[in-house]
Amino acid sequence: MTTTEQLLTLQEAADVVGCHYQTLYRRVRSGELNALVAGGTYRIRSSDLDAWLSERDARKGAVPQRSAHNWSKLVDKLFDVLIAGDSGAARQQSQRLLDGGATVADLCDRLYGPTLTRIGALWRAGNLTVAEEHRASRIIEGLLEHISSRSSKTGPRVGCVVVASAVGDRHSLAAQMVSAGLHVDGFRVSYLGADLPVGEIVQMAEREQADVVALSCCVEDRSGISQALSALAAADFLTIVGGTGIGRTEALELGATRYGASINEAQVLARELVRSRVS
Ligand code: B12
Repeated sequence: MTTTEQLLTLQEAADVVGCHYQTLYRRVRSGELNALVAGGTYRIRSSDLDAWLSERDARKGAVPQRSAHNWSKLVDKLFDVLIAGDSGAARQQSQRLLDGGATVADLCDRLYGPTLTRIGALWRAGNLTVAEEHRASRIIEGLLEHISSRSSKTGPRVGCVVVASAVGDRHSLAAQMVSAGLHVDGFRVSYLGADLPVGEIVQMAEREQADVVALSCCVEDRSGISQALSALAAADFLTIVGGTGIGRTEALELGATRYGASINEAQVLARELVRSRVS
C-alpha cells in the first residue's frame, strides 16, 4: 500500500498496471474501479488503484502477473521526480510497479539504470549540476534499500555473495543494485560499497565463506578491478563482473569467472556458480 495519496490520470494508472488506458476506462465506467472527475477528466486515487489491483490478483488466485510496463515512460517519470528531488513520488512509483508484478531486477535494469544513464549524459554535457546528480543518486540509494528490505524470498539462503566496487571506483549504485537483486533472490549478501581496497574484499570473502564475489566496474581505470580479480582468483574465489565501465571480453581476460550485463543476469550467474560449487 502506498502512504502518500496521489491522483493519477488514466494513462498514468495504465502505465502502472501495464495495460491500455481504455481498459481502465472501461473498468471505471463499469464501476469496478473507483475514480473521481477533476477538470473534466477521470483521476484515480493511488489507494483505489492498489485496492483494485489486489482484488484483481485475488480473483485470479495467483501472484500478480508480470505486465508489459511502458518502461520508457516510466523512465521519463522517474527522471522528472529525481530532478525535482521528490523521493516520495519515486518510492511510490517503485512500490506500485512491484505491486503490479515487476521484479527488483526489472526495476534496476529497466528503470533505475536507464534513468541514471540519462542523468550521466546530461551531467557530462553540463546540463545538470553535480548537486542534482548527487541528490538523484541518493534517492536511488534509498529506493534500493526500500525495495530490497520489502521483498525477499523466505527460507534458507541459497548461497553467499560478497558485492563491491574495487578501489579507485567510487560508483556504488550498480553494486547496490546487484546486492538488492541477489538479496531478494534468496542469497546471503555482504554488500561492501565502493572504492574497496583489494585486501578488504578478499578478507571479507574469506570471513563470510563466500561462494561468489560480484564486482561492479564503472570506471576506465583497470588497476583496482584487475588487482581484485587476481587476488580473488589466487584465493580460489569464483567471481562475476559487470558494469558500464567494462565489457565481457575484457572482464574475462582480466580473470573474471563470469561476466553479466544486468541484474537479471547477476541472479542467473550467481545461482549457476553456487550450484557448480556444491556439485
Ligand atoms: C552517479 C554517478 C556518479 C556518482 C556515483 C554515486 C554513487 N553512489 O554510485 C559520483 C558522483 C561519485 C561519480 C563520480 C565519477 N564519475 Co560517475 N557516473 C554516475 C552515473 C550518472 C550513474 C552511475 C550509475 O550508478 N549507473 C547506473 C548503473 C546501474 O549502470 P550500469 O553500471 O550500466 O549497471 C547496469 C549493468 O551494467 C549491470 N551491472 C552493473 N554492475 C554489475 C555487476 C555485476 C556483477 C553484474 C552481473 C551486472 C552489473 O546491471 C546494472 C543495472 O542494469 C554514470 C552515468 C552512467 N552512464 O551510468 C556516471 C559515469 C559512470 N561516471 C563517469 C565519470 C567519468 C565519473 C568521474 C570520473 C567524474 C569526475 N570527473 O570526477 C567520477 C569517478 C570517480 C571515481 N574514481 O570513481 C563516467 C564513466 C566513464 C568511464 N567509463 O570511465 C559516466 C559513465 C558518466 C559519463 N557519461 O561520462 N559518478
